[in-house]
Amino acid sequence: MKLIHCLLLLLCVGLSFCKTLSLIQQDLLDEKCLKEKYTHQSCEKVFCQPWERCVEGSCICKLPYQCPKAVMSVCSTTGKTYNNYCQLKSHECLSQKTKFLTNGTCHSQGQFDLSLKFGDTESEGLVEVQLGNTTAFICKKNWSITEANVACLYRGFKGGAVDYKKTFNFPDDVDVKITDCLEANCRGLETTLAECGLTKRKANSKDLAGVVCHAQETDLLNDGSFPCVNGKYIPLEQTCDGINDCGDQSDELCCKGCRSGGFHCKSGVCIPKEYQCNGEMDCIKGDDEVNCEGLGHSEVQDSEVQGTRNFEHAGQEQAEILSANMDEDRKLLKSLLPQISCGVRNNTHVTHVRRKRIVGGQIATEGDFPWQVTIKEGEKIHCGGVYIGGCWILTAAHCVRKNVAHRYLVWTGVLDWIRFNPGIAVQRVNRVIIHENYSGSTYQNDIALIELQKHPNKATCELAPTTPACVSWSQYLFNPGDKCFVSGLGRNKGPRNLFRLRWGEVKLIGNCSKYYSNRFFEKEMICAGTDDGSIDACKGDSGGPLVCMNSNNVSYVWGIVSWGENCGNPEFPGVYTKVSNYFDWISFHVGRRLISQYNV
Ligand code: 4AZ
Repeated sequence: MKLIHCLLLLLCVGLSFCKTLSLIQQDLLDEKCLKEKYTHQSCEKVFCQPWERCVEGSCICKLPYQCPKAVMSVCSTTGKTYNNYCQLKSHECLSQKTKFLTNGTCHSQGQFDLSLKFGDTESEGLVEVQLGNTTAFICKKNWSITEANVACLYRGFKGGAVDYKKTFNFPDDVDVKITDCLEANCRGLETTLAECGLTKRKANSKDLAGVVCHAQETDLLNDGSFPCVNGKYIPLEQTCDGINDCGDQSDELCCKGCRSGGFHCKSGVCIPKEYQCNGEMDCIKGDDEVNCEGLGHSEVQDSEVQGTRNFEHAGQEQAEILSANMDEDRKLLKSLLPQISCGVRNNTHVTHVRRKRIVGGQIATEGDFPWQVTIKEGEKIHCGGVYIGGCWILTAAHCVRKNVAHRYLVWTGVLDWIRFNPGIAVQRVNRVIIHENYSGSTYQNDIALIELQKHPNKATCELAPTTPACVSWSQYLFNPGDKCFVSGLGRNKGPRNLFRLRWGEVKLIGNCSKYYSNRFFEKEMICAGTDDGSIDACKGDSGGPLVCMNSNNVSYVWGIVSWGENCGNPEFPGVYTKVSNYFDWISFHVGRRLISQYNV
């Protein structure tokens, strides 16, 4: 088999039919990831829209009251004025009965329609829109697969467009004089061209946009085409280029790298290069908005598009804006959504100091790991834990027992067990929730929640100055090779506890089954350590946090210290419970609002 491969490759040189083969060689697509059938609705991979929230990995419609209250009126196709774009889109998302019509309050004669003219079938033709009392064709200028997909989806073609370059001529018996056309400018994922903004331009009949929509399943399976999740096939060369050719983004979500037009998010998603450093986080890890000095694709600031009738001066041409592009409103509304505060230390010390040598590691100072807690049972320092907000501590299942909750005390702010430091507080435990599938023999699902007792006469637990660590909603937030921090009051190889909070920098390790052949369960566990084993979690650190920082220095609890073969042995890295796998389990118990930063 290998030999045939080599021969083919040799044959390839200089031959154009081998283009496809060489693209496969490049291996941009991640096959394992493709099996998950991710789309623009998969919040393991992308952020949901401001009118959606992430539930069990999928973006679902928000209720309108969960949108910001800001008044930036928009008018819908049902003639109703909504307070803002988010509220209208939430109604559309829930009922499919309404769509965006114009910016501002509704006027009486509001209407929108889109039809395809002069094609051989219903699924193709020149794109004609009717907006209010204007009827016009769409311009070829700026017409791309992005706009074409929006037009086809509007017409009910779920796969969007297959061709946006085809030309269509006016039949001989039709005598129309084209003097202008409407230019559309979509981001993609709009449901009507009205949302993209429509600007009237001077034109003649050669300047008009045509489209072929995806009408039925095509069988292009064998010739190097890519199967989109929505059933459409696209050329392999159009995957991983930052452009949403499929219409459901499935061609951009499982990429090991990107072609020239794309920016490669560390989560394996390709986004358009222009989205890099545009002031909006598009990659879930935030890596498109770092190191932006001098790279700013910053947005046009003065888009004062209000109402439905505006004029723009583009060079000599005076163009009339018939409908406003809603992208600025979308971004503004996104910034108005409630944020939770987690994962931010008031101390930048840890990010700057390089590692020295938990096992190895170094002594923590105040504010380094504000989410670190210590669980005591009687006089014994029992385990570590992680504060995740409200009254909730995350720890390992093997650390706690359900029926002795009253015996535990949770200490926060402890740096030194011998010398009392300011900021220490002690809380009683209300209840312990152990994962229902925890196995004491395999350490699978080694995760538990501790609910602290509320203060008497108060509804809160008031753990300040303790800061919660964020909980990851996606398994793609961090990758093997990323540097993370483990912290705890556990042992330093020797037989005794050290009584001081220590921390160390460790690397996430992929393919950990090679160290623990039958004992490592990839979906539920992660490994972390250093090449020489010098830094590791050890006895007493169990239940404590492995936190990783995203590109904006926000800390996520990515692992819970669970087990390992001894401590500090490079052949046996530390094993942690993979917290992202338990996001839904945690949300179910503590409430989604407490832990979801972007998808509430
Ligand atoms: C323990 O016994 C333990 N080196 C925790 C972590 C590791 C080993 C043992 C990882 O609690």
